[in-house]
Amino acid sequence: EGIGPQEYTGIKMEVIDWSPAAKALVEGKVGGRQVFLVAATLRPETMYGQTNCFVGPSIKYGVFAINETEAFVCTHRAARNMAFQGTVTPRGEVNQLAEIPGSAIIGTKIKAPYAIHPEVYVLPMENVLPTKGTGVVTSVPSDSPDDFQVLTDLRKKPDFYKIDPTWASIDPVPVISTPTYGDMTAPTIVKQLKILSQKDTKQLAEAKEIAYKEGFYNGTMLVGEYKGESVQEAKPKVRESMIKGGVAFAYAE
Ligand code: A2H
Repeated sequence: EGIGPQEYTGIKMEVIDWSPAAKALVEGKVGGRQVFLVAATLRPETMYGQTNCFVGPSIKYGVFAINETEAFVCTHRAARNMAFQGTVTPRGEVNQLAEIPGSAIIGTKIKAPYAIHPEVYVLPMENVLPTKGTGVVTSVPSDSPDDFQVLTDLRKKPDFYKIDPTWASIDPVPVISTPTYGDMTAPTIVKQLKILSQKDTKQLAEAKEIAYKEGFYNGTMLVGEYKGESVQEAKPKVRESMIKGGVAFAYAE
């Protein structure tokens, strides 16, 4: 991370069906608002390949009123940051409508904007940092080594992670091609580095670095409105298009 703020894209993932545990905590508290899980990403151009979403099971989340009609699920810290970035009306207000532990959100069904599979489930990721972004991570296993490895671990041991295997049933989707790693950049690098689980944090950090550089400098879009364009060209266009369409917003910290 360099000097100055990190510019994320906040992705709005509308709740379609709460898990029973979340429903019990949220029902009757949102004043008829549409509720969204919001994920902070540095790679908006990969959103076509979302297969699920991650929350930290031991992180505390809130449902925050963003205005009269919408509410966001994120950490309190992120809600406070958003309140001063033009996202929240009235400006500066942190209005928490409900509190939910990450563990209760797992199994919730949400909309994944721009994704080829438009409905996905929320799954647990142990390494989600409560101090970064919104605490919600949208999962693109084709291009994110972390996402790929966690999804692989969950599929191997659904009972251990207390998930319904159908929540993790969407396969990685090819969305970007790179000359060195083909159309499955993250899975290919994870295999080459012989990474076996999400506990291999050192190798995963290396994989993340390689995948990020390769995708950004050498990637070509395989899908979407900017198919055939380089990732460098497409990235700001996808971001703008999502923001204009009301499914994303600028988020900095
Ligand atoms: B990225 P940086 Cl396809 N804890 O989005 C852990 N990871 C978090 C997080 C948190 N609280 N909040 C966001 N992130 C992830 C897509 C993606 C991402 C791809 C490839 C690489 C990649 C899909 N997941 O990130 O530390 C989010 O995952 C690698 C850099 O601020 C976000 O972008 O540099 C990225 O980490 C932000 O990481």
